[in-house]
Amino acid sequence: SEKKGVIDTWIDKHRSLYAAATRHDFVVSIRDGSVDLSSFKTWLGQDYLFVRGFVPFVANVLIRAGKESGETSDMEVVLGGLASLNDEIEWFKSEGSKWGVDFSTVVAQKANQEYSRFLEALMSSEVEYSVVMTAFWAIEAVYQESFAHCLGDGNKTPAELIGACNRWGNDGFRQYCLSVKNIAERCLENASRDAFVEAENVLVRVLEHEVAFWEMSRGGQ
Ligand code: HMH
Repeated sequence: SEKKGVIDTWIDKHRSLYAAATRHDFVVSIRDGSVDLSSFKTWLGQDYLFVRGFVPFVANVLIRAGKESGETSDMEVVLGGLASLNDEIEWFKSEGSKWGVDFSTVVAQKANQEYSRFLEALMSSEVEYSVVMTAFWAIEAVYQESFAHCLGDGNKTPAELIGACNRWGNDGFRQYCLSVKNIAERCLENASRDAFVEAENVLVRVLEHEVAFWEMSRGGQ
């Protein structure tokens, strides 16, 4: 709807990495119906652990949105994200029992641990708000783009995976991601040169972590 911002410019610049993160074989296999259910279960268990670590990250973004942003609406957008994470954890639990995945025995794999460490580093007060907001947008947007693809025209997504795809692929989540993107864009317009450079770097790192995260599903355990 608006003019092309810096985030879209960065996405264009890193187009193949962005495609690797949003059109991974695992995601494509959900869409074409060939998905291996043991891969799905692996993803489910690992993502449950990821989300548990993502909650404190988003809580940190919320605190910064209250303190550091000039706009009162920033906090409301992030609060909406935090609220949906509450539903998400409940959804994971019911999905875990549906698929027979016992989360209490799931161990975080290396890619998951590395992603968590990256999120923890972003929670440092040294990292500027514009950088954190860019990372936050990228983390949410990869899931939105990926799962929306599984719901797009001509999909053969198995009926039992539609719920998972709807969780991130629905239009409300798409709108929410656009709101986060607009916040990040506004912050980047006023960011220091260093923060601007760091934000692009962090965006690339998120995409790399997301690719590595999808890759874990290949292990199938
Ligand atoms: C790995 N990235 C990963 N898991 C998630 N649940 C999200 C992003 C949410 O957007």
